[in-house]
Amino acid sequence: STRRCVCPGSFDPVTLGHVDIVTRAAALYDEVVVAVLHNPAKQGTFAVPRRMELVTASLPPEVADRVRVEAYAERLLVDVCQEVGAQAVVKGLRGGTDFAYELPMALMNRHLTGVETVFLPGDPALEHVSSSLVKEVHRLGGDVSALVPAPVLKALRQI
Ligand code: COD
Repeated sequence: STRRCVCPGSFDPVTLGHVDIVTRAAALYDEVVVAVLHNPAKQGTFAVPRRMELVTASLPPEVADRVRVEAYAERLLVDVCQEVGAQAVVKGLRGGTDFAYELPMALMNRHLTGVETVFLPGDPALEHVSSSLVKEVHRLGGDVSALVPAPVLKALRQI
């Protein structure tokens, strides 16, 4: 049977940190569902369809045919996993602080449905990369060109 995982996040916008984790997840599973989870009450920087477009445009061609991008408003991650038939959630860890934040969520998700969370060590070269820092640095005139995919750099310049 098909081994499937979910890579969840806000992806507002996708960074090279996200792309690294999704690409590595595609090496471990037959199919990857990138789940753009969002709260309709919170606007975010990019509209959800734009976030999805930017993820799709940023995937390496060798994994693109096995990665599906979906959006979910106000849904439990575990319900998304059941709906798409995923055995695991795959997440990247940027050092100890990410782990402290992720551990209770991983345990809660396993409590709810038994779904496992697989943690991949983030690329140390991208440890400082988050969507929020990228947006702030870019807004204030800093160079983020080495931290985001080319389509995202273009999108940031259009804000
Ligand atoms: N290096 C490695 N990994 C990275 C990097 C990087 N530089 N940057 C991002 N990542 C990975 C991490 O695994 C991270 O978790 C993921 O990408 C997503 O990052 P963001 O910033 O886009 O997403 P978040 O942190 O805002 O997403 C939080 C979720 C939406 C996953 C979470 O809130 C959730 O599961 N919500 C659904 C509702 C729910 O089920 N709630 C109960 C949870 S127990």
